[in-house]
Amino acid sequence: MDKAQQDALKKAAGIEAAKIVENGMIAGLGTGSTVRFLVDELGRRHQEEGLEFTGVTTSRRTQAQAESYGIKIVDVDDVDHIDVTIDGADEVDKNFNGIKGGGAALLWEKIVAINSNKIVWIVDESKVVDTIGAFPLPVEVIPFGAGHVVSKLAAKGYNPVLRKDADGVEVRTDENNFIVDLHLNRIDHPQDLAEDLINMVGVVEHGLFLNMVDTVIVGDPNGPRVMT
Ligand code: ABF
Repeated sequence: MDKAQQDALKKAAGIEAAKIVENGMIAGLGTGSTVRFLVDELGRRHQEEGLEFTGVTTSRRTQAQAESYGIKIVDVDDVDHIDVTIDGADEVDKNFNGIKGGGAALLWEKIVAINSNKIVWIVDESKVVDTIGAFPLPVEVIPFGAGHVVSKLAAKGYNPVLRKDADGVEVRTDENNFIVDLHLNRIDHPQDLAEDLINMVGVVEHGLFLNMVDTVIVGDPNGPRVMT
């Protein structure tokens, strides 16, 4: 699938998901290129159809895009609940276990997600897999002592790589932390791995999103399909 085909599938999923947002809702808006299509459609509906809702953002870049359409964005602590959060994902299996964090936004995404009444993911069909793990698992790590965390992850056989940009500079999250990607190929026991990672001192959060998602909207060449 070339990029244009993949973008078309992402756009179809984003437009389909935008129908979920109704007037008066508080909607968590995720991060990533698929969500960009969602926010474009929500912006169009806001400007052309008068859709009024409150957005809760999961990254500064999504906030900027939403506000460019005049969509009201608030901090997660400014609301007592979130009606629905719509976000992307890097991989999702048939049990709705997923990997997120390719966009280095997993911590804020997970915080918004756990405070949401409903979670919807929007993906192109390439993200739906039998077993997660081919996508390197992002782990958010405090910079202080990160070298030791990477060594401990390597000793566990998790094949960690500290994420750096094209200039060789460590990628920083919105919380100014590092991202370490674990090259595991496949994850057969995600719950065990999640517990192992979250108990490591210096690890802030990981990109395993387990037992959280209610609906996955998949951009498919035959039209968006809804997995529940
Ligand atoms: C974000 O969506 C990230 O967690 C994930 O990496 C990304 C998927 O990106 P895209 O929609 O660009 O494929 O929530």
